[in-house]
Amino acid sequence: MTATQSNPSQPITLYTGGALFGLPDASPFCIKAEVQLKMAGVPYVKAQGMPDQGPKGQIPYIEDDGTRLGDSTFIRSHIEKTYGVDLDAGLTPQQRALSWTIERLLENQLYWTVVYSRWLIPENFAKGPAQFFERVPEAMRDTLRQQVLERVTNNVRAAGPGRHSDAEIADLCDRSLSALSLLLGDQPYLMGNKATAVDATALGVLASLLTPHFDTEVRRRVLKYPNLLAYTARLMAQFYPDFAWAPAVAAA
Ligand SMILES: N[C@@H](CCC(=O)N[C@@H](CS)C(=O)NCC(=O)O)C(=O)O
Repeated sequence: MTATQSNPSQPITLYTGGALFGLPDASPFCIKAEVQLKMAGVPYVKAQGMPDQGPKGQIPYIEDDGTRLGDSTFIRSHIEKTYGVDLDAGLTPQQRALSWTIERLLENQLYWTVVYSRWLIPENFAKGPAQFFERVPEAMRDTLRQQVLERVTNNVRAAGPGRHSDAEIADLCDRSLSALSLLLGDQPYLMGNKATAVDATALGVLASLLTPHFDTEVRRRVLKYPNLLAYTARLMAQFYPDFAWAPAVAAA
């Protein structure tokens, strides 16, 4: 089957956060979904998403043939099923299992460090997420900003990092980064010579940790792994050739 098998009258619309913070998208999950669409070769257009308009209350979400669907993993399943593609084609069952495991590490651990770094480090919050509220009418801006900050703080605490010190968070991440670096080795992609789905997830999270827009201890830890830096730059050049990815090392 080919990517055109379903042949809907309209291309998929991918709703994302938009380019921000030195990244092609503020959200690692939006980068993942977009790169997986590119890998699948399925035509799409992008639009500004709002979490409360997505079926899961989050971005990314897509609209395909009149239906809205949320969550990057379900978006991937939908694309694979509807358009007859397998983003992990050629992988053995063990490699597919490993891909899933790596993806959990990226999404369930490292991603929360991205959230911690942006929201719970006050200088980063000021030049990062605080800006989201500039569009809110002034009378309610501070209250809303505070409410959302409290909600995110609770989420980061529930997810883990919010209970630890900066140094402890960086040490825990470093163990995962070291594992990723070892698994990647000198291969071009995590699963070998061909880009597969997990590379989209890795690009979203690694680029989010590496953007020089935010100064964090975890960012400095990623900079210690030359193969992870080269890998992120390689994926960025392949999937976002027009995006000026600031070389992470230059800003170290
Ligand atoms: N499991 C979801 C996670 C998506 C997610 O966490 N999106 C964040 C932005 S990075 C969001 O929309 N947060 C708003 C909220 O949770 O209220 C996926 O894979 O798409």
